[in-house]
Amino acid sequence: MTTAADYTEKIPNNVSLHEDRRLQRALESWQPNFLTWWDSMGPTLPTRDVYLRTAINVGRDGWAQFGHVPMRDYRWGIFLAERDPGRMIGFGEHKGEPAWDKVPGEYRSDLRRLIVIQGDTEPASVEQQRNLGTTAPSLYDLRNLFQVNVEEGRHLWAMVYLLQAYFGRDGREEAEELLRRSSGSLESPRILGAFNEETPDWLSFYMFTYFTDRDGKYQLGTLKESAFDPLSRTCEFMLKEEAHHMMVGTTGIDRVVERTAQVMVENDTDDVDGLGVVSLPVIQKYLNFHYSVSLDLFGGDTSTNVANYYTAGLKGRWLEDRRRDDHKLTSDAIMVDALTEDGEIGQNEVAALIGLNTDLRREYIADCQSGVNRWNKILADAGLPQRVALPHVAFNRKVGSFSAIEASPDGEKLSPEEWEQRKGAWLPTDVDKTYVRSLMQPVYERGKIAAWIAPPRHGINGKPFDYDYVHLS
Ligand code: BYC
Repeated sequence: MTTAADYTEKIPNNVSLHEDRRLQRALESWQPNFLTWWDSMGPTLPTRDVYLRTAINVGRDGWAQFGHVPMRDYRWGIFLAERDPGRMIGFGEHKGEPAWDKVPGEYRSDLRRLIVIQGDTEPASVEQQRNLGTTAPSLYDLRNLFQVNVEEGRHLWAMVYLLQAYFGRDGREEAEELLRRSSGSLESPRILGAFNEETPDWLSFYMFTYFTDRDGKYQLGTLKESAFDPLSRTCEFMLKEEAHHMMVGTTGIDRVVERTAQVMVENDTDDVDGLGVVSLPVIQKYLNFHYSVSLDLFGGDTSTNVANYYTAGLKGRWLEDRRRDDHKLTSDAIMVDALTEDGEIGQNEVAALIGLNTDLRREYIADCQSGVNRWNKILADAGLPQRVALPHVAFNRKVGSFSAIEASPDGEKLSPEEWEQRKGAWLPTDVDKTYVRSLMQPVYERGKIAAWIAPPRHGINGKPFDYDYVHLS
């Protein structure tokens, strides 16, 4: 096993692909289909080249290189984190046994399902973001969008590698299906709800990369714990790339809030809608939407699927090795969100194993709160009293116990009629969306930025903000 990528191969990889001719041929025959998908469903803005980071290595000397590349020639490759030959399974009924290099027959369909669901989200997000290039607020932002897009493409490769290498014919069929489903399609939509929503403007893009990519961080974190070692190592490597996506979301929202706060202070008004920036209430509505659809991505509050995955060793908990318990959880309990007998918002005690989606969702919620604290600090530093907040966990849910009811962002249960009357105050309305879209005029001049967002504090890889990050064609 080498750690440096072999770039002389058609498919860069650090998995010694040339030693497995069958797999190499299978991946090489999938490659043109991937490129056809990229051409028809990937970014629509024509570009000559983009200053991109390309994954090259897993060693200590750095794992990526930067340079201007035509996006279609991006070296999508297969990278797994380095193998730890003594790795032991850290949880579930196989705890303490050696990690698996192959898929045990009895877990084949569950593992395939997890890998397919993960794989399905990656191309979906590229599809959702494909038109954003036409309205980028700066070349810096445009470059970040494309970086996220090519890396989501690489994450699809990562899952397709696992499917083709370990799941035989079914895996090859699933790999084709990943290119066949498409975001928002009526006939063959993407699997999870949030990945069929639109990402029509840049405020949505930052919210998506903050809230929805963050679900990716947590799900990958649990799959990194997997007893199936190739999955674990794949996810570990993906998490490196994911950190940049988190940065794009966090600092993107920072910069929107910062610019809005500046205009509020300069004009001494809360009512900034006509002043070329997004008002705080509209920012809050976008936040409410993206947060609530991302909470749904964690599945039901209780789930026998997740209990089985954990017991089998397929999917662990966030930072499993830092948990101070027996890592089997057969006699533990957890309080999960639930409706009470009379249908009110409440909690219920269940076996810890079936509450594991809740455990992960709570880790995620705590992390989301850290963004809210940052944005509120920006408002406080500007001398403003307004604050943003995460809505209640029962707000706008389509999956889990609270999908049966309607609730306000404060967690007050509402009748369906009240919800219909009031939801426009909490979720983006057509008027809000039209206004936000009206701000989305592209700025492609070096060093310039749209008026609705503040410039970033730092450029990419030590380059200044006014660097020529993208050459348009
Ligand atoms: N929409 O037993 P339950 C990322 C289905 S994001 C529609 O509670 P479970 C990324 C569910 O499939 C991370 N359907 O579910 C981010 C099940 O169906 P069946 C993606 C949903 O299995 C940005 C039924 O409802 N990775 O990487 O405990 C950009 C009962 O559900 C939804 C993963 O998610 C939904 N939201 O948990 C790019 C990791 N939720 O079996 C990339 C892999 C549930 O009755 N997936 N259903 O037909 C999993 O770990 C789990 O499958 C889930 C669901 C957490 C998704």
